[in-house]
Amino acid sequence: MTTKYNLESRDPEVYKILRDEDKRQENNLLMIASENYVSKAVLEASSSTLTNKYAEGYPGKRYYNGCKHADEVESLAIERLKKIFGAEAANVQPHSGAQANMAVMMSIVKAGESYIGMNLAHGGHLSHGSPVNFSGLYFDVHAYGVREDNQLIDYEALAKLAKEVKPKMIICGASAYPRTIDFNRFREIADSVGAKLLADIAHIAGLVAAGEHPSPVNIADYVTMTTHKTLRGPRGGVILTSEANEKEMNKFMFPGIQGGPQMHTIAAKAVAFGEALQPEFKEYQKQTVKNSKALAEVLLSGGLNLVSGGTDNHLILVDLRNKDLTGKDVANRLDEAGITCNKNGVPFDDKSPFVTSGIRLGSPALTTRGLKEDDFKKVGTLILDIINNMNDDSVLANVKESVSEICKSYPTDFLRI
Ligand code: DSN
Repeated sequence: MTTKYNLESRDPEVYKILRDEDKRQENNLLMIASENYVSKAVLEASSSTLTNKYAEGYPGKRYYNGCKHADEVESLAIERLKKIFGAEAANVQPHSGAQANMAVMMSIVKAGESYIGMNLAHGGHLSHGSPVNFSGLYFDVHAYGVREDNQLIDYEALAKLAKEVKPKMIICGASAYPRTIDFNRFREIADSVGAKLLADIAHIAGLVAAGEHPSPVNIADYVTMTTHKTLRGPRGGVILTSEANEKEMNKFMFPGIQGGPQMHTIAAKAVAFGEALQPEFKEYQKQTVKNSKALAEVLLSGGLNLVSGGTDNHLILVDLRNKDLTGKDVANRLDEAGITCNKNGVPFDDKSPFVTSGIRLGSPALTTRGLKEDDFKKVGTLILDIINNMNDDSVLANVKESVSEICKSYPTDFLRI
């Protein structure tokens, strides 16, 4: 292309919004457990001319001409992804994790049939059977959750439920579960009733890739994930499965539930997968878990209750009920101080999802920025300062100042192309 438009002069309004967002990501401590910072290389691929290309179909079997480079990049993404996870087959076209789940679900469960997923209110995901989502609207969904005493997944209750329901499929995986998931146990339960097993590892994908969490690949029938959380790629989803299921997977993804794949995003996925194959990626995931544990230690010793008593992964769920505070108020106050997290329901919460009794904190983005255990301990004390002094503006001002110092020590210049 010979014509180069400069966004700043072409559309100053959008340019300003984007630069303001850069600044927000630079001047705040991003602790939303599902977010991360991608590399310049991923950003560059994301904004490539492949955004112009239609490529319905799969490499070598397209419905459009001009797909030579689309084929090359999609094949590369598939090969890299298979290598990362040791999988036989992969599909890199899902626009999101929910789309990946939809394609798998459609291939296993027909409308009106039953499956079992994890209760959203206990840490599951919207697309695992919530009644307000497609996954709950068209199927007979039953839910398992965590035990009230230790807030760990209640495998016994799930096994019993599976015997009663005889589901076509069981989904494991969560978006707010701080502990290790026992994929073998899920497999046993699924096998005991002849159900297929779908493992959605969106949150822990990077940890799994680096061996920091056990892998469900070659245990579950299908593994889905998003590419933008711990895996540190562009926004999107992918599916892994066996060679035996490959045809079904591909058929339900396209033409089943999607049309043209977003080839610029697939190029960015390929870049991110290349990064995940580097030795530094393993170090990054190790540090992500160490940082999360360091933060949990400080919060616990400061008197906060953590769901399940701590963490094994990249996230922490704080139960604020003993502080008589809501997740909404605490998340808003932390945001004012420059610490961005999200309000989150805790198991057996009596508050609505818009208010909640908890906050969810994650270590992936700040670990990418370079923070280590001592920095996370410092961040933990700042979070405690806010929670213990919710109405004190001088505490807020001091925390803001400390946040700003940390942000300056760990710049985000890798964000800009
Ligand atoms: N909503 C995402 C999260 O924040 O965990 C999962 O899709």
